Amino acid sequence: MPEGPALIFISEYSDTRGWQRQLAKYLPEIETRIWPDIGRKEDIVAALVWKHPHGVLRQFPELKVIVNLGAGVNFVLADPELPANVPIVRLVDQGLTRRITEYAVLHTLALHRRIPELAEAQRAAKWRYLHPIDPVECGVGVMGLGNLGTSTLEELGHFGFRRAGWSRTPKSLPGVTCFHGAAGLAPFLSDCNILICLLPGTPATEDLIDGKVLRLLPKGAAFINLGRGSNVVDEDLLAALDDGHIRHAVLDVFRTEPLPSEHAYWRHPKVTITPHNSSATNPGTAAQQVAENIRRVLAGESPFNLVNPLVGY
Ligand code: OXD
Repeated sequence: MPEGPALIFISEYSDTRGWQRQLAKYLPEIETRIWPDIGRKEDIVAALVWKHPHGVLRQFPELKVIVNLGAGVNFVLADPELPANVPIVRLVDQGLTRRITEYAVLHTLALHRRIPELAEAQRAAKWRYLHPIDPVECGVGVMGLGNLGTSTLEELGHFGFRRAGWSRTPKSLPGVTCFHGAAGLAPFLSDCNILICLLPGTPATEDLIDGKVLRLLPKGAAFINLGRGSNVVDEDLLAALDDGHIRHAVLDVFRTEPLPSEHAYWRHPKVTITPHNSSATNPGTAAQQVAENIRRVLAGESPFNLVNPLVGY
């Protein structure tokens, strides 16, 4: 293997060959190595990771930057042996944002038009007329107003829903009623007929959506989780589904992934499960940004989209 600066690509799911092709295009001066073929450890100046095995990043003495290949950085930060003082950057990828937005809109519309109830009626060969409701009668709320939450709310605006957003710190978005902090939670939830969680996985958001929060939603509300499984207390969500307070949940993220086959969500009639595939980073749209960030770090400049490990995003 030739010597020279190299990056190591460590990912459980990503399109490895696609990344290799795109990085060769945008970062031809740096060789891409694919885990576990690391070659000379001293050559590695950048690591591109998604759900990497903990402890492995410590072995690269020249590592200058860790690039997280997804939107949420909790999997990286969960590594107790992260090398100290190596900046972590996250992706803000147009392709990923579009896919998440598409998923959020798809399921919001399906819930608004009562597709899960109609599908259940069809399975029972039952003609169950459910009158379509005007979107203006339906409040949709998004928790987490970063790029993904903002894009989702913008897109939902085209359908005429009443829109609200909740975030840790104050935000303002055109046409959206924004709430923030602990004090803003109850008023935000009170008008969410459909709640979409796009929160990061941080200590502050762990178990945030518990029975108390779910019961602040109007009775019969629906829930979509695109944030992290750790945002939700599963037992409380199951109880709220069982007693009808929540009419349906669409879940793409889970505390344990893959979701264990014995988990109650799998067979719950009011739960739709997707395997954390609401979105994925697309090398075609993200590689240029990754290459630029690596170049900046190697030139001693500060990178874009730097993660603050203390807040967790
Ligand atoms: C995520 C992702 O962070 O899929 O969940 O990018």
